[in-house]
Amino acid sequence: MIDLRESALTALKSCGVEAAALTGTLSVRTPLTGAELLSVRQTEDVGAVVSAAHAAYQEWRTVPAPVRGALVKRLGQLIGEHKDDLATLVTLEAGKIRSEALGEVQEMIDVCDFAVGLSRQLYGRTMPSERPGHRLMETWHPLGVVGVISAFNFPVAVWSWNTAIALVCGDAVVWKPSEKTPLTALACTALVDRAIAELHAPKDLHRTVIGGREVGEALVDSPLVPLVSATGSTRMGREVGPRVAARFGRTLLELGGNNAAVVTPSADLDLATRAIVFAAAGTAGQRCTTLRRLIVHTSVADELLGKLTTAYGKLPIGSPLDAGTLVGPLIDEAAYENMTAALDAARKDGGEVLVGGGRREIDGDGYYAEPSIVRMPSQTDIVRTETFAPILYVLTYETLDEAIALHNDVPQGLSSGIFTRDQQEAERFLAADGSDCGIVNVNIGTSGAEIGGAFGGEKETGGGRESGSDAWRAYMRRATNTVNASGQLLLAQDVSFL
Ligand code: UN1
Repeated sequence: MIDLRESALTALKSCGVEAAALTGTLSVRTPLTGAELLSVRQTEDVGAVVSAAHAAYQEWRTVPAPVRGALVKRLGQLIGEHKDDLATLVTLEAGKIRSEALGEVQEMIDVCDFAVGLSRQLYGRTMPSERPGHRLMETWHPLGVVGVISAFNFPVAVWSWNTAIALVCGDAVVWKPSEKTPLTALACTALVDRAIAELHAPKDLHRTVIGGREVGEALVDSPLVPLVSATGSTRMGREVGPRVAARFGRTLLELGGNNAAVVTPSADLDLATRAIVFAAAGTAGQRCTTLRRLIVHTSVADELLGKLTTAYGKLPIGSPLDAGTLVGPLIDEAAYENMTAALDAARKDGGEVLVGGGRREIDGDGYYAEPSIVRMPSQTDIVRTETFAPILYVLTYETLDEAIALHNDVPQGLSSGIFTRDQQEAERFLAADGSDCGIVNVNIGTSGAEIGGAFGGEKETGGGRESGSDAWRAYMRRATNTVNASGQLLLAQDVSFL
């Protein structure tokens, strides 16, 4: 039996976390057993941290972007060197199985690579001016301090998407990790600090603030934080959005998902089964991209459900430290209570629980839930609600129009997929009158996106885009420049004056 506390301490020390940070009043529990791992120091003066980061930004913004890229390159190397340590902490704090914990760290390395390339490609456009001897162009400048608020379920990857991009864009970062996962945050912070020291970048360029709601509020309300990038519940986003907007700050919100897949009669059902099980039961249903609704054509529903219930019956549920485990614990007791309440509500609405829903007593006070599949007569309120647990609601359809209408009839709009071998059906799902989500896949589940694409969703998901493609633009400010080299004053729109 490995000592979880010792294992966390070894990983933290190896990443360079100092002992002083590990004595404090915020208790950190592991979902594996429910036991306390360590306790950490909370941040008292968030305002002072933000001011220090702002001063660092003022220096950093004049450093050429490719030179800024060198810092992120070093950060990516350090994360690579500590891949095992970071994955261990992700497993201990968030309960992920080894392969998913390593996958999360790989996302960090990938986004650092992406950001390094980007540091030479922060392109502005040159537009044809209507006036002779004039140049019309745009320049992208650093924005300021970016406040990053992250959730327990991707305790490090989501931070890295924001931080790697913000740093090459010339911004400083103040990070407020989830209170449930401060250890992974301290480990990442120690690695960034090391990269900053080695590259002689301003020392307060990246700061981490630890604590509860008040700490997040201080970031949200600070006029020195022009962009708040927040990942979490829709409830949290509903508070953060208007507060930041009231001071004319920007937000980048990644909130709830209620992701669905449509399975059509031509689908490869074996491929669909594997994709669905990973997307719905993987990470114990605790990704914002987790598959929560299945919309199946009536002609293949029984066959697909047979395959899915068989696969669910064999899913190895257990400690993520055991090599064969595929489903680890929920984050805490409250998460299991939410799951049970959702299943009760679904039953009341006429749902039939085909499999799962119980708790397995695996280790101490860990909440190990059996992933569940529930056949629903219609898309009732509980189906339209995101419950952060492994529950897959199943609905059936007759026509693709009906499937798409059901698919879009939820308040959230993050990720979606269609399983089909019919190109017309696939194209319809991808089209303007198809899925209304930010992520729309064909023959792939809803979770497990690559970092190269822009990540985010519509409606109550919040509308933000992070990570790849041109998501970097949110982290910079655009200046439009007109330069007159004609020697004459020519007014636009042919206006005459003076
Ligand atoms: C999240 O759950 O907050 O696409 C992010 C995925 C991961 C990221 C999920 N790359 O599932």
